[in-house]
Amino acid sequence: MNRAIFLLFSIAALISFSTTVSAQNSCANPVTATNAAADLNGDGCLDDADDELMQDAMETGNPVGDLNGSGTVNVSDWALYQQAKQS
Ligand SMILES: [Ca+2]
Repeated sequence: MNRAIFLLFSIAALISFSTTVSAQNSCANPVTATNAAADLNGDGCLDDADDELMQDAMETGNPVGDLNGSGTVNVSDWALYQQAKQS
């Protein structure tokens, strides 16, 4: 009985690991040391989700977009975001 449970956990761990690896491999624009500021959702990938978060922050003031730490989200943060994305 314990052996069956161990096998089930092992299979679940393998499936989880392979899912994680394939998710990392599917990132077309992975975060680097110079563009990390633009990874607003912290998933290790620069993509449309980050663009949407930044656009939302510009409209709502969501502090996730306050890249210069000024306490507000404005065109200066937008410029920093674009700069980080392209670096
Ligand atoms: Ca991201």
